[in-house]
This record gives sequence, structure tokens and C-alpha cells, in this order.
Amino acid sequence: MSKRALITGITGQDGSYLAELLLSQGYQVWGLVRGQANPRRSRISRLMSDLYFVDGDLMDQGSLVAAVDRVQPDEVYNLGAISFVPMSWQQPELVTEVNGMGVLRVLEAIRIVSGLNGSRNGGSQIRFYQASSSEMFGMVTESPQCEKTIFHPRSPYGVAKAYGHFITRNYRESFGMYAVSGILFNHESPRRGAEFVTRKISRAVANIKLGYQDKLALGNLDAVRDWGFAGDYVRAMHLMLQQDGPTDYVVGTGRMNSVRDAARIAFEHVDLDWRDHVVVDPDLVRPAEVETLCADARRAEAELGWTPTVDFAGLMRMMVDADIRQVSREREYEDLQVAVGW
Ligand code: NAP
Ligand code: F7E
Repeated sequence: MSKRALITGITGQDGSYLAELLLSQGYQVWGLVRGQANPRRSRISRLMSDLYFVDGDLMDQGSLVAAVDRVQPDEVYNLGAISFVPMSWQQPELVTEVNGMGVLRVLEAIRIVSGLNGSRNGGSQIRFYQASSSEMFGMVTESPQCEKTIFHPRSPYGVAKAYGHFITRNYRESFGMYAVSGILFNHESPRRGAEFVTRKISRAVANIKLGYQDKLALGNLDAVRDWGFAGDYVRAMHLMLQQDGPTDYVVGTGRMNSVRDAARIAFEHVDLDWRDHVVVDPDLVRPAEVETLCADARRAEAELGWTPTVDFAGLMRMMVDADIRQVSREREYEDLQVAVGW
């Protein structure tokens, strides 16, 4: 019988790549979707027709118990979150509820459906993956960062993720659950949300190249990240649930680039000079910044056999090429609408 996976956050960047990977391995893939007529649900259904969906929200305990009970999954991947860091200063309570308490609610759903309690900690058949984040390292105490590096989160987002991380470990220790966290560094793709800096740059480069835009406003150009390709990172998530025992892993490329580097590479790809187009907007600088992140992913390489396949320049070029195609199509569609008088 094929394995069943339940993915929260299936309509997001990572959810879509993970669903593709699991389908290619013969899994029956279920996505938890929230809200009425979620437009991103129809988008991912068009991409992959053989997905199953179950309604639920990380804010709602009952819906998660019902979802786990209905799907009876072998593996649960908790990718659902409010993932844009600046939003966590605007709506800190909501972000803490979804990104922190939401993890507890999924663990509770697994515990309840598996019939586990404090005195009976024989474990669950259901394996659990939590999407932890390098944002937990925040103001780093050492570089590069590994599984033992101390957390010093710099945003409500990072603090909520740290709670999710520790509660996952606690359920592993309390109930014998196979529950692990992947501490993933930034990963991007043509499916990345338009608000994140790499995609903001690639989309602007496409618009500028095609003559629809002139300037691109960015915040802190000196911020340094360890950026990889999302398609590589979902392989690590899956591998983490296939091991003999549950262990947390850091996943990243070990390479550092600045926001300035990202802009330079993207503009150069279409023969433009970034300095002619990028302007700094102080309003985009964060109240407390994570200045630099770099992964020490040696444990993932040694134990999971995981290595990235796409380097940073290749990633930025892939995103620019995809956005040139997308912007061109969008503009053609808009022209068509004007032509028919819409
Ligand atoms: P994303 O594209 O922003 O997707 C977030 C997903 O969460 C969407 O499917 C969204 O669904 C869902 N969601 C939001 N609120 C929810 C709620 N209340 N209940 C259920 N689902 C909800 O994020 P991503 O880049 O794929 O990241 C996946 C996970 O990895 C996130 O937890 C993120 O924090 C974490 N992470 C990401 C990175 C990275 O660089 N990408 C690095 C480390 C960790 P809707 O369609 O309903 O909005
Ligand atoms: O910012 C700087 C900004 O928003 C990266 C999420 O997936 O990865 C992501 O979080 C850097 C920051 O990603 C702009 O200040 C400059 O230093 O692309 P980002 P993030 O905040 O690192 C982690 C691992 C996650 O877990 C998160 O879910 O770029 N920056 N100028 C800018 N950032 C944005 N968004 N926009 C700018 O104009």
C-alpha cells in the first residue's frame, strides 16, 4: 500500500515542491487547506491533479484532529505558517498563534489520534516534520551555524519558530514520537512569494528589462543570507522522516551572499547595471535585523546524504528567466483584456 502524507502549507512554495516529490515517489498526498474557496488551492490543483485536500486551519485544534483522523497519515509535514518576517512585527499575536501554537496543535492532533498520553509513551506510527528556521539563530553567536548553535531570534517570527522547535523536541521526549525539526536556511524558487527579497528582485528585473518599471526600492543591502533552491530543500525534509531515529538537522548551502550580490547577479543576467535602478528605502529596514546567516550542514550531508544542486547565481538566473516569461504572459493577457474592452 502506498504511504500517505499530510502537508500543512501545501499551497505555499515548499508545499508545492514537496507534494511533487512525494507524488513522484508513489505517496498518496493530502494537503490541509484553509479558508473558503482558497484561490491557491485551485492553482496547485492545476499543477498536480492527483492531490487530495482536507479542510483545516492551524488556528483551530478541532479541525486538525479531524484532518489527521480522516487522512490517517504515515507522515505529517507542518509547513503552514505566516512566513514573511516583517509581518510578525505588524501582527505579532497572530504570527505567534499560527507559527508557534499551530505546531503544538498539530502535535496534539497526532497525539490524540494516536491515543498517546503522559503515562503511555510508546510512540506513534505517525512521523512528524516541523519547518524550523534559521531565523531562530538571529543575532548569531558563531558562524557558520549548526544544530548546537544557541538561538537568539530577532523577530516575533523567529521567537514563535523557536517555540515550535522546542515543543517538537518536547513531544519527541515526552511521548516517544518520531518528531523532528529541519532548521532550514533561506530557500527560493520561481514559486517564491513576491514579497521576499530574491523574488522581489527577479520580478523587478523582468519588469525593468521589458520596459514596465525603472526603479527597485530595497532595504538593507548589506544583509547576508545563505540562499538555496527550494526544490533541493524538500528532499532534505523527506529524508529526515526516513531515518531509523528522529534527529534535527540544519539544511543550507554554507555559502554567503548579500542582498547587494543578489541584485548585481540578477541585473547582470539581463545586461543591466543594478546601480542604475536600485534605490534604498529606509522604511524597508527592519526594527531588528538578522545581519548574517550561514549554515554548517555537515550533519545533513553525512547522515542524510543531502547536498544542494543549485548554486546562488544559478538560482537568481533561474528566477529572472521565469519572471521574464511570467511578466510577458501577464502583460499579453492584460493587453487582451483591454482589446476586448474589459
Ligand atoms: P509560504 O510560501 O509563505 O507558504 C506558507 C503556507 O502556510 C501557505 O500554504 C499558507 O496557506 C499556509 N498557512 C498560513 N496560515 C495558515 C493557517 N492559519 N493554517 C493553515 N495554513 C496556513 O512559505 P514557504 O516558503 O513555503 O515555507 C514553508 C515553511 O517553512 C513555513 O513554515 C516557513 O516559515 C518555513 N521556512 C521557510 C524558509 C524559506 O526560506 N522558504 C526557511 C525556513 C523555514 P494559504 O494558501 O491558506 O495562505
Ligand atoms: O529577507 C533584506 C531583509 O524577506 C532577506 C523567510 O522564508 O527566510 C525568509 O526570511 C533579507 C533580510 O527573507 C529587502 O532585511 C533588504 O535581511 O527575503 P527575506 P527572510 O526575512 O530572511 C527565513 C529563513 C524564514 O524562515 C522566513 O520564513 O533581505 N532585505 N531589502 C529585504 N527583504 C525584503 N523582503 N524586501 C526588501 O525590499
